[in-house]
Amino acid sequence: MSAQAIADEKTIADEDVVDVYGERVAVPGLSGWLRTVEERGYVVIPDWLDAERTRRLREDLRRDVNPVRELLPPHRTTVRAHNLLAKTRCVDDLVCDPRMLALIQGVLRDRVQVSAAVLFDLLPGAEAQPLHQDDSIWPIPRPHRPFLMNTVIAVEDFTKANGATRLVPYSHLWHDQKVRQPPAVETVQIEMKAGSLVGWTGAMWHGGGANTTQESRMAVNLNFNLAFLRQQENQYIGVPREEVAKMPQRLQRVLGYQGGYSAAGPGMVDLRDPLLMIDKIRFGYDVNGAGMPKLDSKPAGRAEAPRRADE
Ligand SMILES: O=C(O)CCC(=O)C(=O)O
Ligand SMILES: [Fe+2]
Repeated sequence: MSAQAIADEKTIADEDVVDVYGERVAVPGLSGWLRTVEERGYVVIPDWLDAERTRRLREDLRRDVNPVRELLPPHRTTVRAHNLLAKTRCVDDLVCDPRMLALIQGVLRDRVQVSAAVLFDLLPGAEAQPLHQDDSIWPIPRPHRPFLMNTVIAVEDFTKANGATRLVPYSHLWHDQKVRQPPAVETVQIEMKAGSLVGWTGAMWHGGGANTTQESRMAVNLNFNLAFLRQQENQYIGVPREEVAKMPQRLQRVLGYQGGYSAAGPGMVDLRDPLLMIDKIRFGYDVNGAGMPKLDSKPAGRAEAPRRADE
């Protein structure tokens, strides 16, 4: 049944039917998640992925991705792979999942893009991470509107013993208040089954826990920010354009190939839709004039070529 049909049948609340990149989608539970995030800064959603999808994800990540020891503290026994969208296609559907985009858009209340896509693996013996705010890497004075929303999808069970993420509930509203290390504040540890998702706003204090078990704690971390900001990972350089050219349009958009609300908005190229520059790879027009697509051209999608100004 289509999203609209579900909504029409009133099996789902109107506020749970939203527009995601031009498509109406029904996301049961959405409004509840958004209220929870607004109030306490985070939400945990069990069974985000079913057991089969989770098993495949784990297998595909192990096959495609070669995580390395992280360069940031704590240096030992946590391995990571940044720039995941260049390394594997197995998280594309997670990034473009309408439920994910509805959640992120709902929290940030605007156009969004992927900021970072990272594999985390806490190996046995991993030390706890200091509590921190992920939005502090953008030098924007506080208080500010939420501009970053983080998600972690557990690929393996998260337990207190294996280093489940620690969060400081309500701390997204503390603004300039700093947390002293070691933390003098109460944290909750997000124990969740593989396939579950935890999402929190960028201003929230949090950190990975310590892994005292003999098992790994693998997770996919997908962070999104407002589309007019710079992304944490430089996706334009990080993901080869030839690879971007092959992607479905929604993924290209989420990756950052989108303009603003007007032709001159941030992200445009020559007052044109930036995806036309990706089409350039495929259709080879001259960016300095001859054959440039008309100002209001639409990107080609996967089928037709853009209209040219000289046609
Ligand atoms: O591993 C985790 O649970 C959280 C990691 C984290 O917050 C970070 O690396 O910024
Ligand atoms: Fe973090």
